[in-house]
Amino acid sequence: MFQLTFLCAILHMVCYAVSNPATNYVYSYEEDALFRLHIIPAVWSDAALRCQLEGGVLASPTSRGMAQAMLSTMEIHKLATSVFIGTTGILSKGDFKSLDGTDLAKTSLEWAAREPNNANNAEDCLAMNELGALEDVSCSNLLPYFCRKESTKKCRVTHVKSLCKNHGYKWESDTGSCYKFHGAAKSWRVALATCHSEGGHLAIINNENESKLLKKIYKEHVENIVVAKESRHALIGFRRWDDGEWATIHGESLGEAGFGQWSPGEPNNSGEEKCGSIHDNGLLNDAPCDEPFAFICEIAP
Ligand code: MAN
Ligand code: CA
Repeated sequence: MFQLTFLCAILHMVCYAVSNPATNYVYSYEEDALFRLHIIPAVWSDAALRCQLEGGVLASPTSRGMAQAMLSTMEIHKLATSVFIGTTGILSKGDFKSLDGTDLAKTSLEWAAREPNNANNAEDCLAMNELGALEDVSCSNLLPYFCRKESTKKCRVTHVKSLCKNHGYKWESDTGSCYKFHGAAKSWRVALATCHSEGGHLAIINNENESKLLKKIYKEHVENIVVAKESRHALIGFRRWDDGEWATIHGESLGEAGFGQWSPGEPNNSGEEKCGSIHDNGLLNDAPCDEPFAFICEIAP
């Protein structure tokens, strides 16, 4: 029975995220990967094999953020022990490399006190302790471990859709993103922070389709605009940076982003206008950064 269940679990490698909690793989948006904590301890080689059977790899923290995520999962499960990580020095003593090739030095993790000590000349495996510090341990220790699986576009979309729902964004299959029109006017900087706090960013126009869609969204909400300096445009995610170039908040030029069509007569730098907005005709405008305007946020997978 167990074997059958296990086989089914392997065959259903679609999106383990929230859709199938029985498999215990949890989606991490930051890492864009799936993680599973195995509480039942195993020797290092069995841990690595088990992860492989699940279509993944014995996880190694590749960043401070990922180590933090692993530590909080350990805390939730009240694990006050070390966990094996995929990094090993088996092939070359003292030269630790992770199963996925990541160099340990890049993780910026620290060694625990008096580690690595290669006790009894028999410590070729690595573990992360409950404080997030590294230690070399014997590969025949029995320790819990994490497996990591690559995510799929489907997982990301599933996650983004639930994020959108929680923050009142509307999914648009035309562009594969979701959007929220904020009628309560804010300055560009505060608008930027507001979108960010919802897990999104000020909307970025990547093609003509998206410009038309934002124009439509604008029309649907224009009545809800309050305390704006004027309501003919809404702030979006581009601006003129210190080098004088217009670029998106992701650092692409408008051309690279895929849409750079200014509204007739714009940019006119009326007064001083270094921030980006979209006119009610769907085209770009330069707007003052410190005046309050409506704005549009986007969450993209
Ligand atoms: C009008 C135009 C724009 C300008 C805005 C500022 O819409 O003059 O060029 O950016 O006002 O609110
Ligand atoms: Ca302008």
